[in-house]
Amino acid sequence: MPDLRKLYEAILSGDAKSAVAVTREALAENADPLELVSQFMVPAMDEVGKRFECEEYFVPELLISARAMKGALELLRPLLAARGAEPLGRVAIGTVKGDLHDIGKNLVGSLLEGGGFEVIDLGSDVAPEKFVAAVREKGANIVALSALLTVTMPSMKTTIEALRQAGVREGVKVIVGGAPVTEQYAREIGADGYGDNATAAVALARRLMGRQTTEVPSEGAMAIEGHWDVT
Ligand code: B1M
Repeated sequence: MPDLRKLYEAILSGDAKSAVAVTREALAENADPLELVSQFMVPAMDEVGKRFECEEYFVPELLISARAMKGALELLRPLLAARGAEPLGRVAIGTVKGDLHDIGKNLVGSLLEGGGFEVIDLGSDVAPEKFVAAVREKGANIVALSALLTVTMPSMKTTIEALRQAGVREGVKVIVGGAPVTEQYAREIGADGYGDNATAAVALARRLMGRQTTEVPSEGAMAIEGHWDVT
């Protein structure tokens, strides 16, 4: 097994080539993809964020670290998304309007696929009308909203309002998450549930679709009371 600390260092220093090489080597040695993500890659991005906060890193450093993270994730994505034949439901996922952060959203999307869902990825900076269209035209059962910026969190509320105004809110479950989002905020804006990480989002989605599961740990998955009753 390669020294996985190198994966952490490669993402922290924005060395995409090395991040991809170490990931490839680790996979060849049967490393668990989810462990690579949670123990090395996400902590590296957290450290990038801390350095940005104390002005040791600036936007260019964020961008090159994000590129290294994405390069490594590309190799892991098919493994995280491998699933059986019959989808449990259809999820329309996106990062809300005004927000360009898509790494966490992509991770949640891949794990939802791996957890048995068909995923419609609407991308980042997604306008409320696009979520409405995904429900109307593509029959999404779950709308999954990600936000990484405090200033874009209100776009989650706007999106839920748009679903209501379009008359489709009752027919879908809305789940929310992203670093600044809290269970309390999810409650305030009338979401059906909140996940504080990608595996929690899968547990939540399964539960909202009426599929209790022991395969996926549900720690960090919060359903909002009164919305928890599943059919
Ligand atoms: Co920006 N950024 N960024 N950034 N960035 C943060 C978020 C920040 C916390 C950095 C900091 O100050 N410490 C800060 C936000 C402060 C705030 O509002 N609270 C910030 C800022 C300020 C900005 C800009 C405004 C900077 C500027 O231009 N001056 C700007 C905004 C641009 C915009 O969106 N309009 C900006 C830009 C960028 C880049 C484009 C350079 C780049 C993003 C590249 C990309 O995504 N393609 C970037 C990056 C990389 C970061 C940090 C460093 C890393 C984010 C990341 O990918 N984390 C970030 C600091 C940090 O988070 N520590 C930061 C790894 C990822 C796996 O985690 O996305 O949290 P995360 O997802 C997790 C959970 O949150 C959860 O599951 C995931 C896996 O566990 N989750 C869900 C996410 N969505 C979910 C949905 C769910 C459930 C769970 O249900 C639906």
